[in-house]
Amino acid sequence: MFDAFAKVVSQADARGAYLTADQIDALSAMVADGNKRMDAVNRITSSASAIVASAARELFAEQPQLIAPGGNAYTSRRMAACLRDMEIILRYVTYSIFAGDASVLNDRCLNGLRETYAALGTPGTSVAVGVEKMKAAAIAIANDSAGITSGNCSSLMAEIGSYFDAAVAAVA
Ligand code: PEB
Repeated sequence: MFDAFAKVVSQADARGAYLTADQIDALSAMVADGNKRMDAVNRITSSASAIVASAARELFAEQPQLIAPGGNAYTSRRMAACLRDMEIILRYVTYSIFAGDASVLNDRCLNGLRETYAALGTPGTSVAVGVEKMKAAAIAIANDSAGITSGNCSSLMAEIGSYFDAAVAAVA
């Protein structure tokens, strides 16, 4: 598991090289913008259950077969497993935003997830739709300019989006 700093150090060490000026500049910019990152993590974390609930509601509205008898989220046990899975994915996304690196998400959550869903008979494409909806909800909350010092958060929002995209690609 890497954060953005450890990742750069590891890559430099693999080449036996010193850190480059570009690498130092990129990490320096990340530190300078650190408050935006912490605010985004804080906002998404404190709204996590609302993000999961709204994404799940939209998913089941679009794909009602999931909650109909015989569906993959039918029975409260499967519904609970489904909401829990969405929550797990969102939690690892918040770790990656905090760390500025996708490795924690990839290594501890997404690795093997496609095979797990295939073995369970759970439709990965439906999980992917749920993750897309969490992405929209999370970015709307993190990028809300109300009640916060205004600034340019476009690259941070793109980075946040990329972690959700990785989760979508891992299960779709
Ligand atoms: C992944 N999900 C399920 C299981 C596992 C995971 C390992 C089997 C064990 C169990 O039931 O608890 N666990 C989960 C995860 C990590 C982990 C992400 C990462 C570290 O350790 N059903 C739907 C939707 C979707 C869904 C499409 C969006 O209709 C999910 C939610 N996951 C779902 C369901 C089950 C499950 C298990 C319904 C139960 C399947 C079953 O028992 O029939």
